[in-house]
Amino acid sequence: MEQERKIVTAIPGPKSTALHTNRLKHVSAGVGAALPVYIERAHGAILQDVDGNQFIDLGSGIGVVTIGHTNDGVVKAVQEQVAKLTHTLFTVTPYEPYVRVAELLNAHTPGNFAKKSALFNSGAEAVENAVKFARKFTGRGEIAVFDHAYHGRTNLTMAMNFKAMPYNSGFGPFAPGVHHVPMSYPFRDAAGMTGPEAAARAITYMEKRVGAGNLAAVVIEPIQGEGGFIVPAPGFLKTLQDWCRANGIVMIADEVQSGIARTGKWFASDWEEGFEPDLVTIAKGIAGGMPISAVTGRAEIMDSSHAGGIGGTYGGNPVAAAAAVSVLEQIEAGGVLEAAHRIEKILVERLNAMKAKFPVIGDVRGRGAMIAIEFIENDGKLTPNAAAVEKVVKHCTSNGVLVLNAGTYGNVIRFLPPLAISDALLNEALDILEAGIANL
Ligand code: PLZ
Repeated sequence: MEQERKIVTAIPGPKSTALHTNRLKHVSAGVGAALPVYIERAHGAILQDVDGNQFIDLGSGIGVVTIGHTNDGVVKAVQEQVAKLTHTLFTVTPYEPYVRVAELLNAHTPGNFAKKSALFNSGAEAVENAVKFARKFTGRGEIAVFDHAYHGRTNLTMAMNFKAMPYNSGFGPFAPGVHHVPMSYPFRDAAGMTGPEAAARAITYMEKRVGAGNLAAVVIEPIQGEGGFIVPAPGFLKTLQDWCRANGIVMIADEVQSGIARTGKWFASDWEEGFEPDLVTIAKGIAGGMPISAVTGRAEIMDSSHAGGIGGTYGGNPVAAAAAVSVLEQIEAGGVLEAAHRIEKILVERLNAMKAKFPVIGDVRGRGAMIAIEFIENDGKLTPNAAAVEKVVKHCTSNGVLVLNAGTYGNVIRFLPPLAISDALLNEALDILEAGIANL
């Protein structure tokens, strides 16, 4: 497929519109549609819809096809595996790709200690299981999560989300034992607040409100995803970790969105000096679009459950595991992390130039190929400007560039391009973004 943007119909085109009419008849209204353009095929950084339009993808299906759409290695691994074995259930009769994924994750997650892994299907399922391990290991029940966090759509993970709409509203009551704690949000915290100061604020809350001795786990996204790519101030994660260790609390890094080469290191946790979470949750980018997730971490925690306590019919499915092995081995082979750095350089340079030009951009932040801009009103009070985001996203999509919004206030545009994107394509997409911002 030509790696080029091409708009040949109105967006959405006639075939997409017809499909969408049928969808509205048959698919639950609760399943939203950000852009009702029906995609037929994709490769690299290009999505092709049923009308022949081609979009530059700056979303990667929310950070999933990090390695690129229909990556050659992934396609080959899946095709070979699907013809050999599609299912046994690993806890009944095991197979090799599951073990290989565990071995690779144990080698590349942060922390220089003995590790083990367990595989699941989705990010939410990984988070649920990380909490299970932490509770079993500590014999405690309470957990702490952070403002602006997102962890999933199951009952426990809904309880862990910050934002009621659209994720939680009307779906409660939620799992008990979940405590929400202030996050480090440098753009909106008091000017000059350091990471350790922000951590002290969170720790005070946990000590006073929950009691350190009652906490099984502290769960944190080292860079928040849905929350708008909030990067905590340096020292925040490490200070929390030191406090967790001193109090026998398991520190869980939810790297579902930030992990697997996305930020230019294997995991976003690797960017914080000395930060070695006890458990890491992994999904999305691990398998080039195949559904598989993992919990990886300290062997003694991962071994704390009785046999049969952890599982699920499809977890670590052979085909998805084969895809994961391909992705992980490609990162090991080199070039993938470098691609994230190359993308960061272009994104940060160009977005900062836009920030200097357009006061509607309040902040440019993130790492690697996980960069966002936060939109504000021109009132000197950093008032969130979600209307601007809506207009810019619409401008981009109708011109063949797929971008995603994010943020508690809906006022963030995030960039999660496939790492296979070329400089030329990325610059072309940013030209369109810039025109959309200039139009405001
Ligand atoms: N943890 C940090 O980002 C998924 C949500 C898409 P699942 N984020 C995208 C949507 O609208 O449902 C996510 C995440 C972090 C957990 C999850 C949950 O991962 O694979 O969607 O369950």
